[in-house]
Amino acid sequence: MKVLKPTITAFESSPDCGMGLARDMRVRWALEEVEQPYDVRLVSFIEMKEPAHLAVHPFGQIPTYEEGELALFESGAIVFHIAEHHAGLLPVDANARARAITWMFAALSTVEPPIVDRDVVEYFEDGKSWQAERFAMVDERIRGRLNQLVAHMGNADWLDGAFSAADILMVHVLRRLEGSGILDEYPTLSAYIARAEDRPAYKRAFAAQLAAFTASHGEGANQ
Ligand code: GTB
Repeated sequence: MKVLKPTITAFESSPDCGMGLARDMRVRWALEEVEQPYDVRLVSFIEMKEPAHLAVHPFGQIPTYEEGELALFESGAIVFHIAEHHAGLLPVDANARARAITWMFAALSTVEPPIVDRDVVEYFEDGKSWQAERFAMVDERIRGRLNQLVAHMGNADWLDGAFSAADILMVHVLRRLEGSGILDEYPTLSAYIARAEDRPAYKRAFAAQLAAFTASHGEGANQ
């Protein structure tokens, strides 16, 4: 299927210093998996809240995706769009496809929320009297979800049969726990992430977002 070359947006200066944790990484990765060339428009935190960007993203965030007349926001919707318009990221069999889409939703609406909540506790509730208690509660919620995910996956390579768009979203969601120490308790999930990171498409996407960061901050800025 012919797709016009899309343009995505990403942080001009990612707070993760090019570690690929911001959500443009999922979109880049999906585009790399299907070998679809793309352009990137880097936006500052100020530009994200200005009318031109708000016209594409009502919440003033990244990533966005523009392809001809089409403008999308929400990383999950963008990855789904890419998977629908290229072969390789969703199974052809109708039931397997429906299950893969289910896992896309599961990654974003069941697994991601407590993981994002952990960052809220870490960065926005720093110094509050309740921070330690909140950390303990949120970490237990995260462990609950990870235990369930491990029970589902066992030693399988991917979430449901072949690698799919759902694995892109799930792996990226899980990566946000890096540095928390929690993933060390889950060797099969760590192996799942490592398997995904070993994919050539992942490596290209990671290198591209890191290059964007070093271009604006200079070599060694992320060390
Ligand atoms: N639900 C939306 C989606 O999936 O696309 C959420 C989009 C979103 O949260 N975007 C963030 C953003 O634009 C960047 S990804 N934030 C700026 C703002 O809201 O003003 C979240 C993110 C940011 C930084 C790191 N990091 O530094 O590690 C990780 C993840």
